[in-house]
Parts: sequence; structure tokens; C-alpha cells
Amino acid sequence: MTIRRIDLRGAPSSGAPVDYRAAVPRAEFDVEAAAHVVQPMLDDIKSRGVEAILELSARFDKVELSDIRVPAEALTKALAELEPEVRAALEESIRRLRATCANELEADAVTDLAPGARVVHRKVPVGRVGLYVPGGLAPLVSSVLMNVVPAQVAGVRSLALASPPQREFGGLPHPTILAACELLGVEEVYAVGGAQAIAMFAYGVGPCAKVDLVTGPGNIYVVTAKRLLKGQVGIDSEAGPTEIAILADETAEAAYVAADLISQAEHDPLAASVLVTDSEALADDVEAELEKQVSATKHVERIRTALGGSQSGIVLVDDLEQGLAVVNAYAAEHLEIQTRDAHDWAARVTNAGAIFIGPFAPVSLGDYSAGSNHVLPTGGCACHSSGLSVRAFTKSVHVIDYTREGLEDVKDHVMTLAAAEDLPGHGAAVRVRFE
Ligand code: HSO
Ligand code: ZN
Repeated sequence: MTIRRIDLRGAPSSGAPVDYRAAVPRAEFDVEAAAHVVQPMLDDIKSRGVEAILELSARFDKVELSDIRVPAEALTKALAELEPEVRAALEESIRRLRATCANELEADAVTDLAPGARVVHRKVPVGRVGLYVPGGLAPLVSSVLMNVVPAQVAGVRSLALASPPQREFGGLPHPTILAACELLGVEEVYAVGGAQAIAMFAYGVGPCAKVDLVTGPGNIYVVTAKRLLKGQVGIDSEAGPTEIAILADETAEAAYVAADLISQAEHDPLAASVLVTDSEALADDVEAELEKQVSATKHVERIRTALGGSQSGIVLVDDLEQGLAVVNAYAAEHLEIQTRDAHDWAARVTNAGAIFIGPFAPVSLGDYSAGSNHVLPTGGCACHSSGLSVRAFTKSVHVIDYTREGLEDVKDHVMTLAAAEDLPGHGAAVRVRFE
């Protein structure tokens, strides 16, 4: 088990600032190359609709289907057959997620600037949303919850979900995904995978009406389709391979740190697991723990590749101050703080998709049951973007509500600025009301 070490100790304290972002390179995710494959598929679906989707499903998913819509009976059956303990766990995740989402709802902001001069910042849910849930290496049923619950709490009226048809389930999406849809009251479900699903949502194809916004993670083809269709349809952030960074000192439990690094490496050979520490002893202990724990896991090959890749590593720093600078520069999708005074360090984190404080908040808690969302910005995008929340499914609109008195009070300023911009028609539109 090899995980590389990156030694940043002894960096000069004066001179040009160190580019910590370059110290831990991200995995390659070549969207441009995939665009050559994806664009013709999008064009085909735009012109031939359902027929093109069914042909692509036959080619990529190896299923011969006559319809893309999942029948209502299949949803009911999937929930009836769901193992009771899985159902109970999903219900608890939903309950916690709904509670945090309900608390995120924002009221309209009403500002009275002068008598008869009011501006309202009104919050409006997106009308129709398409959610994509990948099949991939594992059917991520938890992602159904993470997308659907905030959308529903935001007040989205119309919600459709797509997931790849699976040969072993008679061309339907994975039954656990169907069961989760039934549990959440999502009735409009499509057995469509990959870039095809994004095109179906963006254009509106056959029984699926065009959506306003597409959310949900996916592979390189899904990400590429989202980028190509952006503008025609709203998208959430582009989700790349998953990442975990852990800021730890000598008080951290090496076995926990190693287990958490492994947990995200389990997703993808391109996943990034990064430990940032000022303790060489902890670095040694974590490495020994990785050695021990990795061989006992199920997906050994995937995990070894991810941990051994250039996107993963143990970064040694002089002190936690430097460590904080490194994790802020890296802007990880998930950041754990396993240090003394963990709350204080966490309060100073500016860039992370989600922050997990202390030894009892592992990322896998957040993946399933914490009540937080697990759809988070990757690839350093946490420096400008946020994870999914009620806000992601809400737009806002300024409402300008002025009376004659309110306009009269400010009319000279409007006319002055119109003249300054040499737009006399703008000024006249105000003057005419007072002549
Ligand atoms: N860690 C993934 C989400 C996930 N994990 C789903 C398990 N299931 C990206 O945040
Ligand atoms: Zn995960």
C-alpha cells in the first residue's frame, strides 16, 4: 500500500505566497475529449427523440426497451419488496434531511426605503426539475434523497427522476432506487441513463416534458452533457470524482483517519484522499493503518488505485496554521477536522463543500444520515460554489413596488443619471408621469 508524502515543511515565511493548490494535483477529468462523443448523441436525441434514446440504451446498457417511463406498479412493488431495515434507515435519513431543509427556507426580504418605496426580494421555487441518479459501480440510493428532499421542501411543483436501465432488473433502474422514489412520492421516473437522460430533461422528449433545472451526479459523459446543455437548462455544479481531506494533529486517532480516507477511496479509482498533518508520528501510524485496513476491505483494487494515485497523499506541514492554509487552498469536497480545538479550526475554514468536526463525524455519516447534503462541489469548486440545499432549487426575483409619492421623491436622481448616460428616453419615462 503506497500513499505518497508531500513535505511542505520549512516553506519560507516571507516572499511570494506558496501555491498550495498545486501541491496536491487533481485527477484529470477531460470533458473536452468526451464532448466529441456526447454532442452527436445529443443531436440525435434532439431530432429523433425516444427512438434515439431506446437505441442508445440498447447500445450502452444492453437492454431492449419499448418505453422509457417506469410504470407505477414497478415503483409500488419495489417499495413492498424493500428490506425493512433499509426502509427504516432511509426513513430516518429523510426525516433528518427534511428537518435541516425546512430550517433553510428563506423568507422574502422586504425593504422599505422611503414612504411608498418598497423592494421585495421574493423567493420562488424552480418549476420543474430533472434529477439524475447514476447506476455505475454502486446504486447510490442515498443520492435520490439528497436531491429530492431539498427540491420538495423548496416547493418544486414537478419532479422527474432518471436512472439507467439495468439488464439484471428487466430493464428497470435498480429496485432500491425505485423504492426510494415511491417512499418520497416521486411518480415520474424514467429508465434512461447517462448523457441521454440529461438530453431528455433539457429538450423534453416523448412523455418527459422539458425541465428548468437538472441536478445530480454522474460520470464523465453526464458531466459533459450538462456542460454542453447549460444555458438551455439550468444545472447544479459539475460533480467530479469524490474527495476527502483531513486536517489532523497528533491527537487524532490513526485508525479513524485511515478508515475515513479509505471510505471515499472506495467510490472511484480517481477519488482523492488527502491527509494534512503537522505530526510525522500520526502520518506513520495512518500509513500503517491503511496497510492493515485496505486489505480487509471489499473493493481493494479500486481503493489501492485511488490511494496510490497522484491525486491522493499525506501532506506534512510545520503547524496547523500552515495546514489550514493548505486545506483552504485545496477546497475539498469533504473536509474533516480531527485536531485539538477542532471547532476553532473549523470556524476558520473558508473553502470546503462540507466540514466534519471531531472524531465522531466521519464523512460516511454525512453520506447517509447526518441530515446534511452529500451533493457537494468537487475539483476545488468549493471556493465559489455550495452543495445542494433548498437554495439550489429556489430562484429569487426583485419586486419593485413604488407609489407616486415614492417615485416623485427620487425622480430627479433617475433623470440625472439618465442624462449622464445619454439615454434621454429613460429620463422621459419618469418625467411624463409628473407633467
Ligand atoms: N461520498 C459521495 C456520496 C455517497 N457516498 C453516496 C455513499 N453514497 C459523494 O459525496
Ligand atoms: Zn461516499
